Amino acid sequence: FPRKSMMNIKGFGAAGREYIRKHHTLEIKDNQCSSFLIKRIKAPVHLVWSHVRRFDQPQKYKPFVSRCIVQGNLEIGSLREVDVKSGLPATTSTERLELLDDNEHILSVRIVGGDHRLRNYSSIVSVHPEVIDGRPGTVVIESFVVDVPEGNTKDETCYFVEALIRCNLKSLADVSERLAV
Ligand code: A9S
Repeated sequence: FPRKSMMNIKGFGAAGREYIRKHHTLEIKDNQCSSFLIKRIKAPVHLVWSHVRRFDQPQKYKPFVSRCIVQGNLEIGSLREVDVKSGLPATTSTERLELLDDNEHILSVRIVGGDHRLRNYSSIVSVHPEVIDGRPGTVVIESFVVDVPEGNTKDETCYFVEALIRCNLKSLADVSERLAV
């Protein structure tokens, strides 16, 4: 199981825990680390999902992405070449679409190449409707698993990736809430 137990998330009922067990349980090997983040967004789930589902345009909300090219069309196995903005410990990342479920609102992507140090990185993003402040809102859950690079600890690796995903989810909230007014 990921570092933080998924089972005692405050505000998540038994259904939420069952959902996470079903959709976010990733295979974790000894040399890997895994964690997850939850972000509540004050925008309807269809609006948030419309950004998350665009495997071909991660730059719609990911602040580190400068450009993205997809070969062929959006189907399982499609590859995207992601160019990353300067100042980050990478310039490109090659990523494979593992799952895009427009009914359950689940996207899964695996990083298969690039000049960075995240080997065998795999993530699952799911979005769920939730009433927030009496209005239609969204809960986003993003979990990942990744190899711990040589010379780093599990904690350092989790901290690094969690910080990046936190930025992505904050930006997703900003983009979605701006459109939701
Ligand atoms: O893009 C994501 O959804 C998540 C992550 C962790 C992406 C990380 C990244 O794109 C950098 C931001 C460039 C950091 C990759 C693939 C490697 C990095 O070192």
